[in-house]
Amino acid sequence: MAQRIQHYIGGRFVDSARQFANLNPVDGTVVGQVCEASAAEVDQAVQAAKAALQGDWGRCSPAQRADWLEKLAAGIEQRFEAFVQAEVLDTGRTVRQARTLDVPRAIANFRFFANLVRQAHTECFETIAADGSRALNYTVRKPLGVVVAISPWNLPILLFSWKVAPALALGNAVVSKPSEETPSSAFLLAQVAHDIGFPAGAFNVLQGFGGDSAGQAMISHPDIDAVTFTGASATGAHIMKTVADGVKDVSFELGGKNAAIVFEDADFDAAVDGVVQSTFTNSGQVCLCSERVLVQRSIYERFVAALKARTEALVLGRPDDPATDIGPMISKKHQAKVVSYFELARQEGATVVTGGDVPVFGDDRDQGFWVRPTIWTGLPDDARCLREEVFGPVCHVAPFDTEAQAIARANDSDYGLATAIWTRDLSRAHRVSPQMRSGLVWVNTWYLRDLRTPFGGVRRSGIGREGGRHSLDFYSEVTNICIKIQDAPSTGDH
Ligand code: NAD
Ligand code: 6OD
Repeated sequence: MAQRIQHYIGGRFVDSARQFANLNPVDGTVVGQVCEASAAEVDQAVQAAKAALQGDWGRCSPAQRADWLEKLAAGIEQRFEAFVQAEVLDTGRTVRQARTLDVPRAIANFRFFANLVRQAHTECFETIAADGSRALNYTVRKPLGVVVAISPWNLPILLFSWKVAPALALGNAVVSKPSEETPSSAFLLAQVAHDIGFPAGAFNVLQGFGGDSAGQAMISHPDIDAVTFTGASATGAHIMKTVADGVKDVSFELGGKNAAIVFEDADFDAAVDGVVQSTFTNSGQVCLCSERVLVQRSIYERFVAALKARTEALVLGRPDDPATDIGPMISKKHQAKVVSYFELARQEGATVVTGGDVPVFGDDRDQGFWVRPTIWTGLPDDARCLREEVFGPVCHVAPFDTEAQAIARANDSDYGLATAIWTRDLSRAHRVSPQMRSGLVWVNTWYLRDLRTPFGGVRRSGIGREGGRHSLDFYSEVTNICIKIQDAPSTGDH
């Protein structure tokens, strides 16, 4: 029987009258029924969160909160395979990826922010005024209050926990929503929270859609204090407008149209492998994926041929097949979007080096949401296919002549999330990296994460940084306290 995915509000699992089907993208079958939160249920969650801040949760010390996060991490570990299956069923990704990236990273997110908050400290200055009086200035860090955390479908539990863990670590109460496409792992996390007796109302999970549904009710609620959001740039812009009148804090991780730059001095094989990885990981459904590959002209033809061969060797297959490299698109709608770019690319004059169509398997996967890994060449830099995020297993490869050209063309984008640079020239790596208009630059690697580092994008790719102390800064308010400790010396003292 298909499972029913509920909300978790104020420490209780709650059903909704309205429900929608959760589909397996591998073959389009229904795997669950998901409750859709109404405005009334959103309000219940916000009220539960406010009550938690006034109650046990609000009274927890940072060390006690860290202990709770450790317990959440341990709870995920205990149900590791259930989380893997949830991610695989909702997304069609490989079991290998869920076991090595998604679920371990969710555990790491809770452990990392537990440690971070244990070690967090504030500033203190002794101030001597012009008249000789002295004061002590120190800061205290306080939660923002009720934080709305909304996450997308592409790395469901990784990105959900990336928002929820720091928000809780800093003492906020969270009202969260996973994507309507991937409700299962957040529901499982709610079960973990329930089983360990997590303070009621501190962590609420609502299920449902975004616009005109649960998401819209969450961001419009007058009693929320901040929104942390990962998703499409257009949605971020909409959220910003919605919360503007209340001047609520926002942290946005949005779309990308990322460049990879391959210089002629690069380790050729490593660069080909790297671009295969940065283009096709998670079937291209990672905001950091390279959709614009720039290759120095002297190695361009050889690079395109090698990339084609490597791409055609990628195996489209079922999640539990160890040979599988590529899974389906998340939904029929997203498959249609990617296919529309295949058509647009042809209209814009692209050469389709490989792919550009929907595979036919001759089995139940033909009811799923697949596209073939695709490489284009020959598009002008102003083609829509080179300016708009596709978010699928697709890249365009173009030649460049000089370093200056590569920098200018890589930066010629409305987005600015991540750049991957392939070179063996250390001076070039240092010279080019800071010139990139992106929040992240990887040199001779891609998506190598250290949770202490700032993560985020510029332009349409986001607002703010999270990670390490940057998360402390977003998820808390700092109050400066100035205490006079000594009067100005009287003139008689001299
Ligand atoms: P999306 O913006 O459609 O949805 C993301 C989340 O927002 C979902 O939970 C959705 O229900 C909710 N939502 C949608 N409309 C809303 C509204 N009006 N009010 C409140 N919530 C609303 O994005 P998506 O299709 O789920 O994800 C893909 C996008 O996310 C891509 O553009 C990708 O680049 C981006 N992304 C960015 C990062 C990053 O770190 N920069 C990471 C992952 C994904
Ligand atoms: O690894 C992360 O912390 C992170 N935020 C990744 C985002 C990936 C985008 O799809």
